[in-house]
Amino acid sequence: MTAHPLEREAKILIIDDSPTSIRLVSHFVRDMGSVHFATRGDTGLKMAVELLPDIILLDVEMPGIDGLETCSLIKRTPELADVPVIFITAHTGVDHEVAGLSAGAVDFIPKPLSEPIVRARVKTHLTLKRQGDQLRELAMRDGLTGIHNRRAFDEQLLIECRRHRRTPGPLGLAIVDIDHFKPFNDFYGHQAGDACLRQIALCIEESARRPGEMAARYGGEEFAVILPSTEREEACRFGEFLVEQVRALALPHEISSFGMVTVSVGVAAGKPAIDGCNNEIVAAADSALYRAKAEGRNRVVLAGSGA
Ligand code: GH3
Ligand code: MG
Repeated sequence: MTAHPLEREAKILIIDDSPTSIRLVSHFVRDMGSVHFATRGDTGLKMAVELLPDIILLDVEMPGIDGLETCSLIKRTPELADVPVIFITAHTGVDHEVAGLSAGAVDFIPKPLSEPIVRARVKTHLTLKRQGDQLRELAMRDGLTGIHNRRAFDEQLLIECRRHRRTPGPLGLAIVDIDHFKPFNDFYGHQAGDACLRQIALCIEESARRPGEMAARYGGEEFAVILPSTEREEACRFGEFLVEQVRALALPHEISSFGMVTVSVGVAAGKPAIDGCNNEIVAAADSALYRAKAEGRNRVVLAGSGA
């Protein structure tokens, strides 16, 4: 099993053109996480994008792209913007520090290097990074069900829309709504309603297992699943699978004609347009969901199919 992202070992990236300096810093922080290194700004940046480190220790003076420019590039790369960068430098005058802070660094470690100072600074910033990650993660989770929330969904959908404009294959989306949930709440009580929402949420999350798929609570008793690189027919099969999985839970619902809790699903898939694709695909899946409700519930409807 892979470790939870917040419990895993920290990843430390050292970017420095001097192998001696890399060896020394690696030795100082050897028990604080896994240590990776690069000897140039451009390769360091490339490595950072792949590695997604928790901290970057960056030498200021390097041939080619220097530390200041490397730091600016790191901060302008969306997936690295939250990674703390500490400069390692022999120049700690006001001007140098201001330039470093303006480039996005959080701290400086002066040369010649001292083990206790390196360890203390790295420890502080690793702790702050972990706390920031925890807060970011919490802000993306729905309090009741624990699955991703609407904010996480909106962000991810935007990312996937941009990505699908560059890559072949359509983007799929499923919107899931619990059938007759108001009468369920009225009959069984709000707490039972909450418990039902949790079970359905987990069921949907567990059904979205392929890499890149994301399940989220979209609204009250509505959920959404992002289906990267998914053709229309495949998206439709996923919707059928969800309807089946929820039926298989066999949660009693006396007020429903089905006798159990069921869901209706609207699915859409298509190549994102240049702008506003996120609105377009949501609107298409939403109107398919509306049809699924109108046609009797407990079913899936594919946008753009049939009448
Ligand atoms: P349909 O089959 O057409 O979807 O009908 P419905 O009754 O499911 O839909 P409606 O929109 O009329 O009712 C949705 C209900 O979901 C009403 C609301 O009280 C309930 N609901 C929304 N959020 C929560 C929640 O967090 N907990 C509980 N227990 N109920 C919730
Ligand atoms: Mg409903």
